[in-house]
Amino acid sequence: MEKADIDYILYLCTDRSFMKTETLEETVEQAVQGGCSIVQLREKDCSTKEFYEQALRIKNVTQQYNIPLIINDRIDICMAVNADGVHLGQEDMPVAEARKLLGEEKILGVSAHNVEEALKAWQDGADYLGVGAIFGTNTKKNTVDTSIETLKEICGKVPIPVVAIGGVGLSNIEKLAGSGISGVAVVSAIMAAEEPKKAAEKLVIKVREVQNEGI
Ligand code: TZP
Ligand code: MG
Repeated sequence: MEKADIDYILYLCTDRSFMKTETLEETVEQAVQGGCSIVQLREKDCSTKEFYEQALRIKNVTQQYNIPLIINDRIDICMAVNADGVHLGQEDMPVAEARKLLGEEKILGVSAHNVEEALKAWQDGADYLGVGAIFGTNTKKNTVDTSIETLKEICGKVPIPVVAIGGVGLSNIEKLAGSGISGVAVVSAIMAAEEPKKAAEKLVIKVREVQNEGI
């Protein structure tokens, strides 16, 4: 898939601790069937071997639906399973180094909390930005909050796609109208849903509504 063709409308970050299905593959497949357009495998408590094997199983799903698979933090896992890209936080591998390791083909996403971090990530080679936490979240500890104002400013200053993350759900997506985002990234809104497919369907409809109102 060409980078320019990637749809960021509904970006799922996985977290197995929330899932209601037996396997992560099932939740991911249902989410993708519901309209989730890009998946990030986020594993915080497992061995490298488990991460690698999980990545292969998720790639099996995303490939079937022609959806990009992004690996959180781990450039080595991305290369080993030939995933589509990597997502890095501010405390992870410096973006310019990651770009050198990954080459130009792989997607490189970076978390940014303010305009300065956003500009630097873009200049260093990021393909997209995850900006947040926009709304309160209990999913990730020690998040830095980002205001909707800052989100807007970032969207106006960087020419790459921006997704809003952190506490995003059906009830607050409309607050993002006019911000300039390409989509929203969610963990619990899909991972914790009894019916991930339905949850994804509703979220996509909401994001599209908001985009039509002039994102
Ligand atoms: N990065 C910033 S907030 C967050 C991450 C990974 C967690 C978002 O989870 P949720 O459940 O969508 O609030
Ligand atoms: Mg990280």
